[in-house]
Amino acid sequence: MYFRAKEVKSEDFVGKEVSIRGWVHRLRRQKENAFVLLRDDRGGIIQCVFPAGKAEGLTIESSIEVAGIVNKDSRAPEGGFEIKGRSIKIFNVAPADYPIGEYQSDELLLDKRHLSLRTRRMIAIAKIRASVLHFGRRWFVENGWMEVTAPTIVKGAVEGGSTLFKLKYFDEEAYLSQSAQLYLEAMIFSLGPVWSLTPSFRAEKSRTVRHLAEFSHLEAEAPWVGLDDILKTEENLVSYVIQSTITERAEELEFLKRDVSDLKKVQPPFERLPYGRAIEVLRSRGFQVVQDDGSRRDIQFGDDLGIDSERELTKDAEKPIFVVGYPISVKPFYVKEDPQRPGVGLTADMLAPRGFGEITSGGQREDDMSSIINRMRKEGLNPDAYDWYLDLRKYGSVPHGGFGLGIERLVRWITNVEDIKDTVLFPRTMSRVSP
Ligand code: AMO
Repeated sequence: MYFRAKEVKSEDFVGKEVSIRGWVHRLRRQKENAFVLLRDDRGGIIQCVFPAGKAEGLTIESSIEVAGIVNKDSRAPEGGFEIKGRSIKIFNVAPADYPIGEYQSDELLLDKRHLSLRTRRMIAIAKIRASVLHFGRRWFVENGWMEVTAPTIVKGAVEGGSTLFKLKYFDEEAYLSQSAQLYLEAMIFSLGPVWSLTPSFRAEKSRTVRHLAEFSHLEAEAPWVGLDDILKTEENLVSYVIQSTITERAEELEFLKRDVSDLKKVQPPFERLPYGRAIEVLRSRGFQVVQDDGSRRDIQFGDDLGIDSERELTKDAEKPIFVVGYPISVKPFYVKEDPQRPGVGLTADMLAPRGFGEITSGGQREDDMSSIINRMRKEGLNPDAYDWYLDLRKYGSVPHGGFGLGIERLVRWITNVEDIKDTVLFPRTMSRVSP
């Protein structure tokens, strides 16, 4: 039987013989003894001490199996327990040129991500991400939502043509999906409230710390709901995921030096800030936008909110803020227009506090056939390309709504890492498609 480091670092194991497998994380040789910091396959670390002769030939990242007696010694790093090694079996001796050391450029760490994901920082982030996915799934299951899977090879744009990845699909042209939304909309008629976790693809031409070309998209859709129901779902889900994750991953968050006191405050309800009010706040602070020709002007009603305005609006916030009721002119064709306020969409974005920016977008969908066709035409889309989607408005259309949440955006906020590329093990961006 093999143990992991975490299990044997306990009073119960002191004096017991254990076997443990892993990799040489650090190695220090003295005249008499060799000190090996062994990293197990879940990133747990324990010191193993050998008579110097037994550790000969070992190198960083060599894979080993150690048998020995658990010993308590306050000098032992990583928690005051160590293994007095009795035997060591070497699976593979890694060449001495292991490229990941203590100080490396971010670019090198990304070029060697297949190896740098063995670093403690990446292990901690990966564990936090796993908890976010786990608790997200659990929330949906416990609240009666059904998990579904939508295709990722599609024929139509959801979020605008500029970020579509085209691909040759046998003799046709197809695209990588930007969002499962349209498919989830089809599913609510027979499956009720549904959710999915699929990759979404965006040919983002800009290099930012918030955009990936491929991201994990958590999406949900339900029949007979309005904007307010959707926002409640979002705030409940996000609060649950955050509270559960910071409890389960306290150790990893501490390793990342993430002060979780503000995350503890993330409980429903979140503020609803009307879009018009958001513009007033920004104008009162002299906020300007950069126009296409590079000149600047005051932000005005009708402008979309970019990261700078999101940052300004949330810099002092402790909890996320929903910006509600964007003009339909800055939102896609499927957003329902408020019947009481022409031009205003029944839609909202959730902005994470302290400038982390948008993490969800959602709202009520346009359920009227002629309105949605008009909106498609205004956006320059050909309604014929959406024939199956329009059938949903034809056969038993109902008020409905949903949202999409970017997992990496949420993990970036929870972990407080600067670059979204570090929230995913193998990031895809404009300049990076390998490893
Ligand atoms: P939207 O395009 O706003 O809306 O995407 C929803 C959420 O997905 C995340 N996201 C991204 N994350 C990383 N890199 C990207 N390039 C990226 N683009 C988006 C963000 C964003 O809030 N179908 C609609 C949502 C809906 O109304 O249901 C949609 O996809 O967290």
